[in-house]
Amino acid sequence: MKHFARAGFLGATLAALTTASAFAQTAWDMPTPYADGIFHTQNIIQFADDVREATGGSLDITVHSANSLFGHAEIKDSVQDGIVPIGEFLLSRLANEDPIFALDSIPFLAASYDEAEKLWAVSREAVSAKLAEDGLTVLYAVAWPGQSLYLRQEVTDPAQMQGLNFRAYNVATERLAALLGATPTQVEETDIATAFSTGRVEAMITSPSTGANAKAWDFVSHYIDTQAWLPKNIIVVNTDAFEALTEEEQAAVLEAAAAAETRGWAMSREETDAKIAELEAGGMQVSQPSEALAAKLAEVGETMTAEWTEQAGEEGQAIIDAYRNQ
Ligand code: PCA
Repeated sequence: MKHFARAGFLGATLAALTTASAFAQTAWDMPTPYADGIFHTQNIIQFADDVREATGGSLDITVHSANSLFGHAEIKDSVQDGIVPIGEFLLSRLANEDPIFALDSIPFLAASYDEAEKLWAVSREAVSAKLAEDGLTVLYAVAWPGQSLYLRQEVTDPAQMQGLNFRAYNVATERLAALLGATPTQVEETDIATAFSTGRVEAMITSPSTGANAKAWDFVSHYIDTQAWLPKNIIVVNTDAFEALTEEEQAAVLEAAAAAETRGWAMSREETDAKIAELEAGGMQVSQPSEALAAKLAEVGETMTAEWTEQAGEEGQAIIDAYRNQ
């Protein structure tokens, strides 16, 4: 015992000496919108651990998940304004700033992982260039699993969606709801269960990850597996803050980001089926869309693709062409 106590004392003394030495430490706070149980958050925590390890602790990122430091709507501006150096948000939340940010939220334009990866490959440069204008450097982006419908009854005829209070999480889901004749209401992911239980919303489209995390079976009975698009979360750093790091630290951040991108997409792919199984185990009816519903959703997708191309002009058309010709 005595021996261990001494070792502990020595360890503590060394730690104190290290802290008191010229060892420079940069502490970064990182706001993120989603809960700890969501794979994106787990991936970010791993990213922060990797950076800490690769820099020998000189860059220490603290993750503040689930809107606990800033609400989702403020995260981008808080990084841009340098209030925090790094953050995560849903890329398509920026649709009002530029249509390029909404490309990944168009139904059935890119509805599988392979397509979503291609779409990111052809749009990454344009997204990064736009964010660079705001003083932001893109570190990585990871897709959510495909977006599917959550309802309180079996829906085979799209007309059954008319008038439903429909949860939206960006401009595209608002537009989708409107095109289905439903009434959209913006609700943050962290508020889903409350919004359903208080009757603000009664239907939604989101991933099995978000559905399972919210225990959707407590407030909806039917999951229709449309997997209509795979929206992305993006991790950005304030460019000035990044450039203030040592070269070694910058390299460590970029390396950890590249690893997080690969790992995140793999996590996303892997959990799609597992989370659908969780919804089923919770008691939800899982089904494929009826022909009529699939046709309606395809039509909505075409309308939204046309609207997007119109808004995004030549640059947008060039990206869509590159995507389709790949
Ligand atoms: N979950 C987030 C965004 C997309 C998703 O699958 C949400 O529902 O808010």
